[in-house]
Amino acid sequence: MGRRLVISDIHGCSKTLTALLEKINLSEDDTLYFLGDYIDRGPDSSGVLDIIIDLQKTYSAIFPLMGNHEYQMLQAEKEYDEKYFYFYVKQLAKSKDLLNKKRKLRKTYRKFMESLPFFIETDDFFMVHAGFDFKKKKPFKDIDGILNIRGFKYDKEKAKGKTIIIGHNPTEFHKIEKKIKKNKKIIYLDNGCIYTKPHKLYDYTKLGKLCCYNLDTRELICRKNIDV
Ligand SMILES: [Mn+2]
Repeated sequence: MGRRLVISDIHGCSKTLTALLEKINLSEDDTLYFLGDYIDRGPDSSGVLDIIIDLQKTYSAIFPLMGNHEYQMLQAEKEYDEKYFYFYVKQLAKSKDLLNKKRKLRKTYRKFMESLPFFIETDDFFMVHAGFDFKKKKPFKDIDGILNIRGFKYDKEKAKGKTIIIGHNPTEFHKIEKKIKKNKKIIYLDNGCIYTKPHKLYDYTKLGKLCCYNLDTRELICRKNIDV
């Protein structure tokens, strides 16, 4: 039996992802989930997508999920006019490298992003980018909650007692460890790898690692950001 591993928000940090993957030393038996937010903010969105697309070609059990940034990118191309879409991608998302010469998303990337599921359920876990709004009638159909919710409450009945693994919320490292140690039903995995400098909302000294969680041994393998 291989390992079951989960990696959260990468945000364009391709070198850090490569370094983490070296540390993980993936084998053919392993299953690897990604919790979304591969793109934007960091220097190399296309590089991160290339790595994951390549992993999917090499290994049989690579499961990337949708993040709010991928969803927003796809929506932006559909809804914005050409000029504003370019402004959005270049200035706001900082992911110009996802575009072709015609300033459209490169086909490989659009196809990849369109293929992403909103969550994955196993016998004992849910993997999802942000979480589930259990106050809603159909939390598993509520895309806004799945991609954007913060601080949701666990619902044992609706979650069928399964542990929910999420990203999306930059979480201080000791708090990630604490929830794992306490065997919490919601495990936060995002250590805000992109936040390596003073920030108005976050204490960057407790962030800045890209983490990989082993669902069975409950160990974390992390790599300090080397991109920004
Ligand atoms: Mn997010």
